[in-house]
Amino acid sequence: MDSLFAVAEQFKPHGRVIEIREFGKGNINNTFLVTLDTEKEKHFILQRINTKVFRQPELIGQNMRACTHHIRQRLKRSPLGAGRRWEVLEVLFAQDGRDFWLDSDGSFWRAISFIDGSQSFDTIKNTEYAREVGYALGIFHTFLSDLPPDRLSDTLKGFHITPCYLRHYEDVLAKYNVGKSPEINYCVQFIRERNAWAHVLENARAQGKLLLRPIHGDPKVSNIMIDTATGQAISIVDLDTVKPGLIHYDIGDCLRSGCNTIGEETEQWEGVHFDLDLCKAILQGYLSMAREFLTENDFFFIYDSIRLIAFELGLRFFTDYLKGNVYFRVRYPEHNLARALVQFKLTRSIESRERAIRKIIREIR
Ligand code: GN1
Ligand code: MG
Repeated sequence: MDSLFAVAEQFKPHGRVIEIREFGKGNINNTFLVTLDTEKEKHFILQRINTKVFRQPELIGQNMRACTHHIRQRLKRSPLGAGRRWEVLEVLFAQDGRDFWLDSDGSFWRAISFIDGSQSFDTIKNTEYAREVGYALGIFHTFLSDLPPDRLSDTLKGFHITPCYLRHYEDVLAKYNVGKSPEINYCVQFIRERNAWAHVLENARAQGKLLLRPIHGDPKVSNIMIDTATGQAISIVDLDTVKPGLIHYDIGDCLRSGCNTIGEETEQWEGVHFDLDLCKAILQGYLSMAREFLTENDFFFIYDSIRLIAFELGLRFFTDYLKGNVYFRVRYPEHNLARALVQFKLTRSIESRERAIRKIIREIR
């Protein structure tokens, strides 16, 4: 494999590469922060794309450019109010002018700008921050609401289509020698009890109640960048999963991530719960931007989307655990099982608060 420095040299816009370190906690791709010896634009992000997951990685770059170009145009036409800024990621080009670089053993690399003076966190500590997280997703959806979804390629077939994950899970159960433990039994039972309901969003789509739109695909809290000086959300990163989908996948994902105050990586899964104050604040922030383009049906399915995406992520983690951890990177063999238990506990908490969540949605719409 080429050295990281050699790869970074391919993309550096100027200056000399002086440091490269691992960055973030991505479960799929490898991400690095590159530091240059320059005063301005001192950093950029370098990533090795996991091509077992993203089979056509060139398409990710195309989607990213289509979406960032569109957002830039929108921002030019209708800038945000005074005192608000929004940063759009830039794709960096390699020396040969392409937006990716294949190293000597075929690894797929790409680079993106880094937003100076910003940071992100894994969990939300207060409602001001929660509002900002919702606002960021609202900006993203609003700015893309007039981009026809067929301008984007389907870079990850079946992504967030819960019935596909269920079918895959059933196959794995049938083919693999699944061990027995109280945790495994709990998960199997948990999934079985929700099997029929888990088609809810795809049924709504088939009935024409929900329409495909451009989505982010992974708007978890850690992908929303906060201005270190002002505390305001200024960007949403990790645009690998931008593609056509239901905005409900995003709404559900943002809330399952934002309202779990101890985070998806906790080992204290018994302590996981869904926080209603944060839920309200995220939705308020979201609706402050997105209200204008949401339909009656869109509102109707918000509750199900929250419950479903938590459940779906648990199902995805559990299936991967049963398969021997081939999709999500793990630090220990039971890691994906622990992650699944967190999401299932969160799902239960969402279910037990259904009335309160629906009330919040009614009151703030
Ligand atoms: C994966 O790799 P990362 O952390 O950006 C996954 C998301 C999950 C997330 C859970 C392509 O995202 O769907 O919600 O882990 N991405 C893909 O942390 O499967
Ligand atoms: Mg991601």
